[in-house]
Amino acid sequence: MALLGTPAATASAIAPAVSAYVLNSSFTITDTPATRSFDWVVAAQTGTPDGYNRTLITINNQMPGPLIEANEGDTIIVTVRNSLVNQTMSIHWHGIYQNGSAWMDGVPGVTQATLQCPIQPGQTFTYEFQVNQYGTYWYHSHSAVQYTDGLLGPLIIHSVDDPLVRGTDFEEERVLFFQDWYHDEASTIVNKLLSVDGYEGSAAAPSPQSGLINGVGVYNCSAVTDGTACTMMSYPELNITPNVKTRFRIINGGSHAQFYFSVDNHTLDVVEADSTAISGPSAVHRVPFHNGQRYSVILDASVGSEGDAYWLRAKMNTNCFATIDDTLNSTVFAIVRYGASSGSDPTTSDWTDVLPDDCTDLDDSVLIPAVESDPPSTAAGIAIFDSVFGTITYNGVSFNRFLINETTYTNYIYQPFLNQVNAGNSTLNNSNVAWATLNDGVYGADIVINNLDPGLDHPYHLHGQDFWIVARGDGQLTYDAAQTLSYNLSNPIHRDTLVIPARRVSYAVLRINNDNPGVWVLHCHIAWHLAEGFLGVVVSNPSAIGSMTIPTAVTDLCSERPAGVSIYETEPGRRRRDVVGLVKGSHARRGLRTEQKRHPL
Ligand SMILES: [Cu+2]
Repeated sequence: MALLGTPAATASAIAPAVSAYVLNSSFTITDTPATRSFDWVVAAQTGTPDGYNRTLITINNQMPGPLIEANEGDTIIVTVRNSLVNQTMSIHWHGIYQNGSAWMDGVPGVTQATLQCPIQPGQTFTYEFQVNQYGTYWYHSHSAVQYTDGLLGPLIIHSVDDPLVRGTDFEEERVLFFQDWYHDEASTIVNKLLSVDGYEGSAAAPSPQSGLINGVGVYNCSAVTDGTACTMMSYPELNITPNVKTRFRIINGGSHAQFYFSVDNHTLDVVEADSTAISGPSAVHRVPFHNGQRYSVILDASVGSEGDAYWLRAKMNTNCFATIDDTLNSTVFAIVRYGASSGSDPTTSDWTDVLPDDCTDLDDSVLIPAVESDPPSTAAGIAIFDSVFGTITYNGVSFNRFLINETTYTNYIYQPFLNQVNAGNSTLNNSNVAWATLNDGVYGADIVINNLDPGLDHPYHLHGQDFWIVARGDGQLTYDAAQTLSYNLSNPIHRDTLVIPARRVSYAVLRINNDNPGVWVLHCHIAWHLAEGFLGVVVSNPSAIGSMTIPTAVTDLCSERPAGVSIYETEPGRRRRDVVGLVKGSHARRGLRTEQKRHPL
């Protein structure tokens, strides 16, 4: 991926103030479907989100991008113009099922289009899909590691069926969008990361320099030694009203860090996990949320009175970092103030609960769906994905990569899988991607994930559907063992992103309906791990995919591959454009255990 280049305009990107994502109580929640249209221009601009001046990506001059708000049943139409000079792009709608519109999932090389995937510089493309679900979602680029540079934003879907009701469960509502933030462009980092030498000498996911809440962070400018312009930023402020409950919809749009959300002196009631309304847990001090995950928490605003101020914190769990940047302040701060601003900073203290030494989810058993929903009682289909950090050998040189079922993902962005399956070829190339087919007519299927990295936690995200978490355990779950395992089928949590932790080799079993035809990716949402090949594919209902009629508007978008660009173009990076002799699998894995130390990545 090329660098973003020199922005044409020198104006700073306009990062939204924290108030920009306050949901308007006048938004009408209805079951009468509407069409909601948006026009976006995606561009490179300079900005100072945490004070440090750099080139980043904006949508309509914002970073993060505009809030999309809709009702269940609405059709969302987003016309995107790619005004980046050097980079193709895409938008994925994280958590949206795309049932009946699989080609709008926005993953180049998988589902973006049928012929040539990404949106070229200067091109315009219109995403259009109906949303038959509700909750807290977000959108982001799925091209290379582009979202790390700022191509992302929140997506909220309301519903008359949502058990969480404004005016009953809470009075005010805000989106709090978190990112970890890097001073190098993502393409700079990833190009080095994928090289033999790595980024700063390592293949490990790098440390960010700071973190952002709604596009604002505070970096210590005195730490800048390279002459880059830097402005000391002010802490963002959220004004609340005594005794008025606020729902915070917190989104981890980051690329590496798991955050722990808290507000000093205020306990939190957790009422939504990803997009699933839940009852409990209540009165918690901190809520951990990893890349791609969302929670809603309700703040009991009876603690303070007019004029009081408290720190809101999102602490990165740096125990899961291989390295920590010397200049990183790993806590993102904002001020929660009762009433109007007075200018003074809070003097409150953090909860004393220490962060765990690994990155885990809130316990599944306390995330109880408020609308009871049992998974299919049996799983006729099963897909097993074993993920592990290892090495591949190319032309006699070894590179660190992630492997799923002994294959590191190679993304041929001009050869999308959906097109291949749509054309009747449901056998994908094992050398390029780990894949599994869940056949038509099979209602109820399990996806088994074995995290074989005892030192590495990963937030796994599945496209195309929620999954019920029906089992977790230690060790590696085999096909045979899965047959006799006891599963939790009584209203288990269902969501779209889960962390499989790093204490030891462990597994999770995700049950899906398997009723949404498409080629759906399963990947680690640590952007750096994804770039290192951490992606597998589920081909769901291949016969139905073969019968799909993909709109010509989609195929037309990509009818011209730029001159000089090979059909074998890959991203991120071009090293493996013509891969031959890739040595994968057990050869690479044998030496791994001894190389691995705790949290090497
Ligand atoms: Cu990972």
